[in-house]
Amino acid sequence: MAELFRRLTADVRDDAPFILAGDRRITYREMYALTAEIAAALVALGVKPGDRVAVQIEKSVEGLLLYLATIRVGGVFLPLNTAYTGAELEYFLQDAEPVLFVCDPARSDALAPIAEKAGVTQLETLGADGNGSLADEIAAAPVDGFREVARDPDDLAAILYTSGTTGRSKGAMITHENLASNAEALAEIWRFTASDVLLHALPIFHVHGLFTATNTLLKAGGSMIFLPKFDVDEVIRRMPEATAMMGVPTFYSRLLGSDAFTRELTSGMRLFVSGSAPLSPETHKAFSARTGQAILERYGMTETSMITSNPYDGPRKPGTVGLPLPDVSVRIADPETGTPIEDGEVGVIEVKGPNVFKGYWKKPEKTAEEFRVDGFFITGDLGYVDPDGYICIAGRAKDLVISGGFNVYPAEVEALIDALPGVKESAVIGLPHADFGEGVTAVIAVKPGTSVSEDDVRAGLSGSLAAFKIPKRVVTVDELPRNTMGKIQKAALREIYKDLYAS
Ligand code: MLC
Ligand code: AMP
Repeated sequence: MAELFRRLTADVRDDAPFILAGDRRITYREMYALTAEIAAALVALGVKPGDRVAVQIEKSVEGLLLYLATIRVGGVFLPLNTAYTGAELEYFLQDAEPVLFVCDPARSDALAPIAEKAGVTQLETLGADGNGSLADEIAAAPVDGFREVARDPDDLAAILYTSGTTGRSKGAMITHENLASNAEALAEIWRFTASDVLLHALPIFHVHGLFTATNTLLKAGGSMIFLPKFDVDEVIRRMPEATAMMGVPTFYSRLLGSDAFTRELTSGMRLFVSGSAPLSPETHKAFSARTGQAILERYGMTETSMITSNPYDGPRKPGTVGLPLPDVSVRIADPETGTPIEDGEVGVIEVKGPNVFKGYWKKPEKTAEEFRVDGFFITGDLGYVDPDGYICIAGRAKDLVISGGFNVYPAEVEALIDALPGVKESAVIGLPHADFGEGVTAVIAVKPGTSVSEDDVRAGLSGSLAAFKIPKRVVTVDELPRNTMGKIQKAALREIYKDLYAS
């Protein structure tokens, strides 16, 4: 059996409920049967161990089962944000060379030529309602068309694309061991059991919703209320049935914005986890004041899954991301040399352990750049250790904006803005934003004698860039501030415009 599937399901009870979605209740026994059916279709479609299966589909039960089925056939699951445009997808498909691409039925006409251009020969569709050509393949696949495939701990289970400072995405190669070890550690330290009911409102195309939430819950044999997306009213409506939730900080600030979110509503909840972006101490404190419960903040990355977590028992300190997970080593190092530095001083966060990915797909030189010779991975996040040994994140060495838990790489957005008519140059920065944490913002200088409006920039980017990457505001200046080396001073811009979203 594939290592990850074997370890995630080692202790589950067959008759226990796994997924609760709408009026559907899928037990673990049914999950085995359904994933075996999907696996038979994948085999019939020619998916062999090590082959990539790329998917860009709306969140659905079938989509989640497709992930597990891909793991069972030994495939490498490659989920893609539903907001990505055709232009963005083309690169991923070309680079990853999947044998199969599954997309939403509504987008298949538009994406078929893109997939073809990228050399992907098989395109199937799967809609949020579970229908589509893949469903037909599943119905037609032979009943005994799937036999368990053995996969080793070091084999790839997934590739997730994530960008470096260059703005060009790299595929993080994630192994069975990476995911299994992280799920085992999290289920234990967060005390997940078969009695847990996880309120699942995250997308399942990123680490948080797909691995941190799903794998941990699965490892414990619990059940999850599987919602299509985060909708405050729906989350509040279902909360009395749940015991735990995981979310990005925007989930918690939006919940606090509703009067229906009360202490009584949360009385059956034992755990709220936050991550993917910094949870402000204000939100942390307001949440405790409203509910009497402290949000548990943890820290992770696509390349590493979860790295640190505040304790389940013991203080969950606002503004900190807690302590390293069992078996995970974290050090704070000098960004230039990698030499560990004193507790309390700010340096780059580096990590080593069974959670750390194998490298970037087809990019050995990029992989080499991001690891120290002794095997520590350089996260690009800046942090320090407080007197209690808790890690605090103090900023980012990498140029990255995190908006509502989605990463936006300024270099990618700037390159497209700079190519727009009339634009001389641009700087994309993140500014404090009450809802998204950081609001993607462009500061532009235009060529003499031209004028470029906010709408021109936004319209010029749509179609090329996923909507969440498009600047919420565009500010025009005469000149971008530069230091003596000629480098644009983004810190100065962030200071000047820090109140742009204040109203
Ligand atoms: C949606 N929009 C966003 C946005 N999400 N804009 C900026 N930032 C975001 N995060 C835009 C849409 O493009 C659209 O724009 C408008 O907002 C309304 O879209 P929507 O779909 O109705 O938005 P909404 O449902 O409100 O989504 C907000 C959200 C969602 C916070 C619920 O973004 C979300 O679920 N975020 C979770 C991200 C996540 O899972 N991250 C984990 C990464 S893993 P327009 O212009 O079309 O109107 C990771 C590792 C780790 O980082 O440690 O976990
Ligand atoms: P991604 O590449 O999408 O996996 O995003 C990972 C990045 O999200 C990390 O490198 C951090 O910068 C950020 N991140 C994740 N969790 C937290 C957290 N709790 N606090 C601050 N930043 C976080």
